[in-house]
Amino acid sequence: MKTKVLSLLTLMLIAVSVFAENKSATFTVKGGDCDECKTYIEESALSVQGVAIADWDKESKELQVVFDDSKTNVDAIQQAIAKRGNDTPNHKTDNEAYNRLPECCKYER
Ligand SMILES: [Cu+2]
Repeated sequence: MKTKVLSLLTLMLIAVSVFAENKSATFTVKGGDCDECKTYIEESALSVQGVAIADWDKESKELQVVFDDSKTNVDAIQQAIAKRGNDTPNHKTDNEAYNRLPECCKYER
């Protein structure tokens, strides 16, 4: 029993230290309001190496990301998202990428 508690404690400590290396950030990503946009934007963020979690809220347009800051940063994540057609606070998309978005995912620019 004691060993079990100890190993559980060790596991928890490992989990906490892994979590400590990860940073989280929230920023606005422009997009439409269907589930396709949500998947698309989250895929853009997750395509960046070091991004562990990406969750975009289609109502508030806020994207929450959790990433390893030894591998990437907020600026690089925003750049990857903008490259695929969605505006972010620091990086805007170009017309070509915007035009490639599915109709439902177009937004007011
Ligand atoms: Cu959409």
